[in-house]
Amino acid sequence: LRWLTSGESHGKSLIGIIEGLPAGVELNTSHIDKTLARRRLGYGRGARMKFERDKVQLLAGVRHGTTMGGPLTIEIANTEWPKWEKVMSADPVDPAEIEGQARSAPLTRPRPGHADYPGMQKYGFTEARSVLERASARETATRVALGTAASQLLNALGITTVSHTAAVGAVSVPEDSGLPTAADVEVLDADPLRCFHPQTSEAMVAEVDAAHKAGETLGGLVEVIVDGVPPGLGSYVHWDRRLDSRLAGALMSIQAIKGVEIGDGFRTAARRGSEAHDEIALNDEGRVIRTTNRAGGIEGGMSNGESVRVRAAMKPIATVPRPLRTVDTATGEATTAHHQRSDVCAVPAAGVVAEAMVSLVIAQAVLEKFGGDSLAEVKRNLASYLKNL
Ligand code: EPS
Repeated sequence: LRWLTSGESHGKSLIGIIEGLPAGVELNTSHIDKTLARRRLGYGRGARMKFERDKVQLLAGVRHGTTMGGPLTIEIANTEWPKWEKVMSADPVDPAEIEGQARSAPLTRPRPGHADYPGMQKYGFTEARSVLERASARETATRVALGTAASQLLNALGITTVSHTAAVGAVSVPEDSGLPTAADVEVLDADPLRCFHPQTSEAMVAEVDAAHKAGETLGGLVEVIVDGVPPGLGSYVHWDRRLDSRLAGALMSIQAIKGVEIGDGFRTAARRGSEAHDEIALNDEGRVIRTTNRAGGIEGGMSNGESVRVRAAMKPIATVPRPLRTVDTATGEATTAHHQRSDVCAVPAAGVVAEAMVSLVIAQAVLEKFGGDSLAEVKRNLASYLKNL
């Protein structure tokens, strides 16, 4: 399974292509609409989330709501495009047509923490427009669309995914609070911060309000949990086949993510060995189980049959209304970073994006192990493996 995304934040549309999905997976536009709507949720998002719509078209690979086995092409049109048609035109435009427009003003005051400045240096741009257009987290809409296709495959195999917000700024859910399952998705989506702990959610809302008032932005922690993962996805035999390394890379590739934790990760580092691992025991039916799941369902780079659990740490958005110090790259003078509008907090959306990336990686690992050209074949391969365990 492989996938690519293309498109700019204020371009005509975003495109996602995914290749390697078997035939026979149920997928239609409304599945994608639904997950894209979930990505737009969350207390603390900016103005653009309110007026822009994600207009989805399944351009190839699906017929009458079922995948055909060929590459899938998903287009998400930017409804903001008419305002940007000239400034972001692929073909040359007469400079007089865009001169004086705020949208075409050179962005020479790079934001600390953003791709702006290293991007300008790397690609040889004299201002940041061409950097931020592609670096923008608008691109995550495509990942969510592609992740929907992956999760449709996983769901058909009894593998389900859920994400929740574990922290916003310094406000975290208590260490011992219960974990959600896929059955809780509606409850989570109805919560302003997609937090599974109501009291903490209230404190998170207050934290977002306080940050907003202070001209600040906030990061946080999201957690993704995958239930129903068969043992043996990924492998210990080589570094790039390890499931944990692949999940970490996928999560780290999401804009603004600065840390990834598998299971209890960093918390486990502080424990003694006897408190760090998950003991193996027999349950009442004689089935081998783990008494805990600190490893996050992965041992030796392989899924072990427990729920896969991963966390990602998001930094505060770099477009800070109370701007940070920077240097104007046109004049060389000290100034403050550019800012037009921004989200105060996009952590709830990051959870939905993380879910998509995890679904893509798990689907890829499933197809490596149980690969088939049709869903029925994948199902047979999985069933036969499980029967022989
Ligand atoms: C983003 C900045 C904002 C967000 C955008 C991501 O856009 P703008 O700078 O145009 O206000 O709204 O996110 C989306 C449009 C989206 O669909 O998530 C950024 O700089 O990453």
